[in-house]
Amino acid sequence: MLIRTGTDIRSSEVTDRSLWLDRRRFLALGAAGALALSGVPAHAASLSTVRGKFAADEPLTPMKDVTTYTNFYELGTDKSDPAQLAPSYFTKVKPWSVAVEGECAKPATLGYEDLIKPHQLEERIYRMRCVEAWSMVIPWVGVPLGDILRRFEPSSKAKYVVFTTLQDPERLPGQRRAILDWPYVEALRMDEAMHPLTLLAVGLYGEELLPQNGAPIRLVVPWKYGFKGIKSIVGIRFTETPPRTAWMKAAAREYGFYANVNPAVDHPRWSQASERRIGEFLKRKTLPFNGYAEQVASLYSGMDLAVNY
Ligand SMILES: Nc1nc2c(c(=O)[nH]1)N[C@H]1C(S)=C(S)[C@@H](COP(=O)(O)O)O[C@H]1N2
Ligand SMILES: [Mo]
Repeated sequence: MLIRTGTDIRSSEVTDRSLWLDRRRFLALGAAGALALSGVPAHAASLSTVRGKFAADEPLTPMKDVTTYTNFYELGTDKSDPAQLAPSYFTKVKPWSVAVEGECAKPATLGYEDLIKPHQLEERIYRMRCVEAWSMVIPWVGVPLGDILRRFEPSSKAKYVVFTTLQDPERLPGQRRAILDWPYVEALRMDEAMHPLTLLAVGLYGEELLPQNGAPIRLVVPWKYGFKGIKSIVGIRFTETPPRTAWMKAAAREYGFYANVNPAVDHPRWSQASERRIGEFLKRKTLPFNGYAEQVASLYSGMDLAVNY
């Protein structure tokens, strides 16, 4: 039972969360047929998970908002576009493979199963904050990225990890227009990638990711702005030097490499001091490192975060 005091719980949140908890109990029975009986549309397969670390104790953003209010420019630039276009275009996400290359002893191209199956899936409830000053609380399902990366034995030259999204204008029609320099590229410093909070997500709300949320594999870095969370990853490369990410190429002054959530450093065109939690009316204060300072601030000690934004 979620107990809160002093705040108004919207009924939609309560409904959404309790439905989800009921459903999890149902799935915990382990019956494959449970899904069919539960009346939940079988649009995505359910996943078996264990409760992971760092669970934010805040009301979850309803699944409907998480899956329909999205940024995925390969499927349109309006928040509602990806959910609307995905069912016509981005339907096939399996088979899927990821090429892992660069500064490592064991480069390999692995299918989704070989990449993910050796690991126990965890549920991680994270606060997420978009650079556009809206936020959500999302129950992700995934594997700590570090556990996966270690299997490829990165060398001492591996200082960064670079991720690439699928390039396929048939399935991702937004790539037919030069909105960004496709494919979308994002990167983390090695210590950020290996941090236990960093997740390679394959699902949310106990189900496989829907295409609009970056199926079948996407990055989740809860102390950074949402654009670091690259979707539908097909490439992972260990490098000695930092790459220019897709957003740095588009507007380096607005979107830095670090992109740590920082209420003290405004975006050139708007304040970052507060945010709108999707589903809430009043704005709330944005927290340094999105509330994860205790876990990650030490990664940046000695750095001027106004310069390294
Ligand atoms: N390939 C790709 N990944 C992307 C984006 C994108 O446009 N293309 N948008 C980013 C931004 S700005 C945000 S806020 C998050 C949104 O993730 P969500 O829709 O699952 O909440 O995805 C990020 N990952
Ligand atoms: Mo974002």
